[in-house]
Amino acid sequence: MWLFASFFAAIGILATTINVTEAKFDYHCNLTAKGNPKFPDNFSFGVSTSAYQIEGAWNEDGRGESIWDEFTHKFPDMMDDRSNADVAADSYHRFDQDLAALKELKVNHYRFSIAWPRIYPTGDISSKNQKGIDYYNKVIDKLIANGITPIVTLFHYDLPSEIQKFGGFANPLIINMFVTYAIECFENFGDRVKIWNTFNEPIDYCKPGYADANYPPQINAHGVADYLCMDHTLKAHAAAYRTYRSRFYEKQRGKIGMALNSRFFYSHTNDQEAISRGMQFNLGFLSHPIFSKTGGYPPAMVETIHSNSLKEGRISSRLPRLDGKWKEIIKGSADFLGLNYYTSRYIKRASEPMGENPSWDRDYDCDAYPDETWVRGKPFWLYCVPEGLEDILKYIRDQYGNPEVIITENGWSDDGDLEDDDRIHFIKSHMQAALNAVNDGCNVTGYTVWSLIDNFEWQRGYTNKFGLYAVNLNSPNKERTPRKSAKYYRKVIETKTLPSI
Ligand code: PNW
Repeated sequence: MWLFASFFAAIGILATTINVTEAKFDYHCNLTAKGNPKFPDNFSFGVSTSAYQIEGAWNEDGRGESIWDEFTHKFPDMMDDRSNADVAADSYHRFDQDLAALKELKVNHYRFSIAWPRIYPTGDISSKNQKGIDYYNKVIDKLIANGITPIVTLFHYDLPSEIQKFGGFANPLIINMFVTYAIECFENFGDRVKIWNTFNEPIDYCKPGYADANYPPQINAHGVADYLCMDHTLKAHAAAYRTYRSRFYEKQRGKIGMALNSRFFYSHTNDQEAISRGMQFNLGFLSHPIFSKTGGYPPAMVETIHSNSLKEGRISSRLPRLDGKWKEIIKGSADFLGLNYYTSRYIKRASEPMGENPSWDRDYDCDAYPDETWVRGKPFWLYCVPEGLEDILKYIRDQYGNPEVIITENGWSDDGDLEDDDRIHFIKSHMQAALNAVNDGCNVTGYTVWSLIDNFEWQRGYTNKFGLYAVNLNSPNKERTPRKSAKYYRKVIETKTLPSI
């Protein structure tokens, strides 16, 4: 609706004579091409999904309960359409339909996640479930038989409920529990899986789950438990990385990274300090400890949170300290940076205290807001800002010595029309951003659309559609139907260029 409204406002009465679906985006969601119009031969194109969002079969073949099962069952009102992912796209039973779509797209890679509660139903090694292992073996084998590289995420929000009972990511025991689970995955799948993401978007489960009480486990300890969750996630990541390098790398020769989401920031007043603060409090929270030369949490976070904590009368910082040992284990603990990029913001220093006391927002002390001219998708947060992707890639190149970057997610959501020109404009302009960055020396090796198919969009339920393929949720066969964007993406993959629309 919003898009229509802005379109009509922009061109007034001419709207009646123009094909609305074709023109909506042309004037503000594109990016000028710079340099070589072709992606490098070895550039990898793919699509992404996650286990809870597509698999269904939530209580079959021994799978344990995850915190998302528990949350959606107990609190259906927390979802816009009171839905859950008990069935979703039913990929657990219908992987062959997903595979047919992957083959039709001709993707080079498929990024999916493993459900921890399928492998260890209680989260603990004592509950090992061979049927869960068999399922992912089948998926991986079929991908490889079809020349599609699997990129596997070990954790995409679906924590086994039993682990939550003793604190989940607020308990440091999560570090060893995660590493044990990761070893199980390396042992069973590492002969064929060569690209791993440990965690997906830690900020996106630590903040809504441990500070804002919107996601499970619905903890409302803002400014304390969210930082603890991030800290334990980071340590679990680094411990898994070091374990892989010492026990598996010699034989398996794979790469390990983490999928971090971030926006890029702009300033209307050229306030470089505010921009730097925006980057430190978002991407930098976990990228600085891993990829910077110095290691540790970003200086702006360390300083502010320490001084705010003392002012609040505490005896130490709410941001855990990375002491010498952990700092060194974490520094350099990734072979690539997985980047989930969706949108950007303008930023300025806040004129009054932000958020609750204490909180990430209060510590951050910045006001981040969209530009009025940016086109918005269905969710309130998603504006099309392709230049933000080009700029964040250059930021990573310049800040961290040009590490390998795989764009692990990028996508657009709408009401689900099959004629999805908006999505085509969004992915084309963002692939242009990636190509411009490659042409400017950034070590970007892959691009991944979120998502292959429509799926359970967390609190938005099924009201927001992100798929290149529509899923007929009402039909027993859950048919997958290509949208116009799927056909466009296939052309990109075939030609390694960005054909005009
Ligand atoms: C990602 N942002 O979350 C998640 O990895 C997916 O599971 C999810 O379905 C997808 O994006 C779409 O929401 C994000 O505000 C949520 O910039 C919010 C943002 C970015 C990513």
